[in-house]
Amino acid sequence: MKIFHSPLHALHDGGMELHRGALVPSYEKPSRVDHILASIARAGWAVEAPLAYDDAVFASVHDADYVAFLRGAYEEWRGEGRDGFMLPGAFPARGMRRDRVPAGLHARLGYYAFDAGSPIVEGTWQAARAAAHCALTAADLVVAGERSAYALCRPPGHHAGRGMFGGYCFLNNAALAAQRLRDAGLERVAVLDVDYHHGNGTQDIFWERGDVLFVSIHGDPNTEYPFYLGHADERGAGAGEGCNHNFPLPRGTDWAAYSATLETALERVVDFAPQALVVSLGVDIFEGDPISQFRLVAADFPRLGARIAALGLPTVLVQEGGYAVAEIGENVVSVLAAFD
Ligand code: FKS
Ligand code: ZN
Repeated sequence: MKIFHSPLHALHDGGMELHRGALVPSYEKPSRVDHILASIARAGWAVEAPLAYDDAVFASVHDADYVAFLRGAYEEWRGEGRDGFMLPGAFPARGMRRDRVPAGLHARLGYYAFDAGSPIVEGTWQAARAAAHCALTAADLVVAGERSAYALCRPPGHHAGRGMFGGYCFLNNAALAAQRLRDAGLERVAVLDVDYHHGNGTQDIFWERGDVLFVSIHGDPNTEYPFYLGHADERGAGAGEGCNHNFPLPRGTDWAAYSATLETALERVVDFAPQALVVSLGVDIFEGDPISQFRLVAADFPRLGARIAALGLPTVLVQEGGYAVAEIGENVVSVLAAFD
C-alpha cells in the first residue's frame, strides 16, 4: 500500500466553527492525522511525501477565481489588520445575486462559502494544497501501475465544489484524483463516497459528466449535513444523466442495513465498468463518531474494505472525515489492509 502524507496539514489549525449555534474549536483537527499515522506505523507501512504540482492543476475541477480567492484570502484579511480565523456570516441565498463576485473581502468570503463551519487560517491554503498534492500523487501512482494508493488528506475535500468551500473542505481532493486519472487516459472513473456526509462538492463537479460516476452512501440530508444535496432522486444531467447515485440512509444505520446498500452501490460501480476507482474514505460512519449517526463498529471496517477491494479495480483512497480521534487510525487501517 502506497501512502502519501504531508506534514503541512498541521498549518491548518486553530480555527473555530459555528456548530449548532455555538462557536466551538473545529472537530476537524490536526491530531486526527497523528492517530492515523500511528496506526499506519503499527501496520508497518511506509509513508511518502507527495510530488509537487503547479497550482494550474486545480483548474481541472475548480474555477480560477475561486482558487485565486483561497490562495490570497488570508493575506487580504491580514491586510485589513485582522488575525485569528476567518468565518463568513452572510451568504447569497434565494432571491439574492450570485452572478457577480462582490468586491469586499467579507462579501467574497460568504460568496465562496456555504457554511460557517470551515474556518480559514493563515496556513489553510498551504495545507489544502498539500492535501491535494497527496491525492494527485496517489492517482499518478495508480496510473503508473500500483494496485492501490492512499492519500492521507487533511483538510478533507468532498464538500468543496467547483467554486465553493464548506464542511471543512477547500480543494476537492477526490475530484482532483478522479480528473487526474481521466487526464491520464483512463476512459471511465468511478468515485465511491462512503463518508457519513454526502459529497456534495464531488457531485457538483461531475454532475454533467458521463465519464465520471459518482456513487455515495450517507446520512439522509433531510436531517444530516450538508442538508441541501444528496437525495436519491439526484441522477445527474446532460451527458451525466444516470451517472450520479445517492443512497441516503437513516440515523442509526448499522452494518446489516449499510452492507445491503453497499452491495447495491457496488453494483452501480460494476455496471459502469470503470478503469479505476476513487474512494472518498470517511470513517465517521463509526458508531462512536461525535458528529455522525451511523452505527458501524470497528469490526465492520475490514468488511467494508474487503467489499470494495473485491471489485478488483485500481483504487485511489482519499481520506475524508472521521472525528472519533482515538479510533480513527484503527478504522482507516482496517479498510486499507484489504488492499494490501
Ligand atoms: C455546521 C455543523 C456541521 C459540518 C460537518 C462536516 C463534515 C465533513 C466531512 C469531511 F469528510 F468533509 F470531512 N458540521 N457548522 O466529514 O464530510
Ligand atoms: Zn463526513
